[in-house]
Amino acid sequence: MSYARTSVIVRLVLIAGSIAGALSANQAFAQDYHPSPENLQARREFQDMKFGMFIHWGVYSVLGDGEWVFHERHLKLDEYNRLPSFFDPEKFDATTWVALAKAAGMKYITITSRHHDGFAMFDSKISDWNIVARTPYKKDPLKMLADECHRQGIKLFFYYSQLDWHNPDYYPRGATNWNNGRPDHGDFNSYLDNYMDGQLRELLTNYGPIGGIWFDGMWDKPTADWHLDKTYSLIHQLQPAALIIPNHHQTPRPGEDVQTFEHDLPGQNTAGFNTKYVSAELPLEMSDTLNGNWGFNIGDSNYKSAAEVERRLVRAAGSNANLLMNIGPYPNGEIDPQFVTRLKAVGEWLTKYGESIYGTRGGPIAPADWGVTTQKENNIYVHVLNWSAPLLALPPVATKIVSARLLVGGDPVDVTQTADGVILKVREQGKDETDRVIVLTTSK
Ligand code: JFZ
Repeated sequence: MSYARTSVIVRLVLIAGSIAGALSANQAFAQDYHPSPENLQARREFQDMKFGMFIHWGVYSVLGDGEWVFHERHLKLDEYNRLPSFFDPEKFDATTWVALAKAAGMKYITITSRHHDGFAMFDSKISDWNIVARTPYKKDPLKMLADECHRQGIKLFFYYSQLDWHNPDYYPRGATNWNNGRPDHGDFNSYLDNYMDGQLRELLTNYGPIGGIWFDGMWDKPTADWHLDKTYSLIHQLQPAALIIPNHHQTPRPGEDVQTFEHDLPGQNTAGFNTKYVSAELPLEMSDTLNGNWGFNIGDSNYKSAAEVERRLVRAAGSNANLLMNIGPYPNGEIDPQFVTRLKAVGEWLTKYGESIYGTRGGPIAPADWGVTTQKENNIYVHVLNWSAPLLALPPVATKIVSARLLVGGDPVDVTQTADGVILKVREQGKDETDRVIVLTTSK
């Protein structure tokens, strides 16, 4: 991580305390927000999906230096404005992208409709700072993706950055400010009510039923009034089932439908900017990168193995969370073959292990070093991720275990249940075995 970004994070952590105070003012509204039945149903479906594909793709992809390149190189507006004319993704094929997500066992896609550079990757009438007006490609890839997702039965979510490094009305500017040639005045209320809400209205109107909006960037101006009630009401009114997923790293506010964690399991904070608070009520999600970057970075070959992705997916499910795994496609619309191989391998693994992931909730036993549990109906799935002794001693579970068997192959597993706990005999780890899943069927 570059110095510039690290210093931003340090500053953000310092001001996090002041946000906590502002939050309590919102608590009164909390009692007034009653999610619609469609929304509650969508939340359950979201939890059932468990595995999604995150896609960071924009004009920044051309430079192969991540999605923060505008900021990191402190480019001027005039300079960054040249980029769209080089963005011509002639290899982009929505069918291929959606088919890859499906082959990976992913049930939803969350794609950057616009990132912090403010560039709309869709046909927006609100401003010409968009892919149709400014690039030689002239088409709307999000429309093609939405149509294809509907055809192939994948839910589509739009990432939307509230932070904007391009629009002059994003003023006063925030923690990531640098002098890129914008005037020192602007109308933030107009930015929110006309520009942002206008684009959100387009996204929730022109693309059929969408899964929801994944917000990011509020952390740039933590004490600003973001008109959240207005924006959230607009979304829920246009599509009641659309979920609002904010990446603000704070305690969820009224109107928000999912709590998402960046790079960390719920409750963990290795990244330094996640909150320890974990909602007991909202669906949970964890986002992560398949290499070390969100947007395409040509110098990043630090790919996670398929087994590592599987372990993260299992750990997320054991913490009652979804895993949103990111890829940054090339500017020409192709997906790095290294991503493709790994995702397909995870998909193959899921054809065997999916029963213990999809549709489950976090299990009755707390996640630990040895592994995690998930549960569905009267089954508890014990996921052994770290093998040590042949006997695995677990804390007591409230229900009576009537049988124990391996998920794959179905062989019976020796189990002893007493008031003190559950003991399982775990045979030694097989070659390339990532996760030993033992299905405990209970009498409940
Ligand atoms: C944000 C974006 O900045 C990033 O480009 C990517 O889209 C990711 C999914 O979300 O990352 C963040 C968000 C917040 C902080 C740091 C990085 N923060 O609060 O320090």
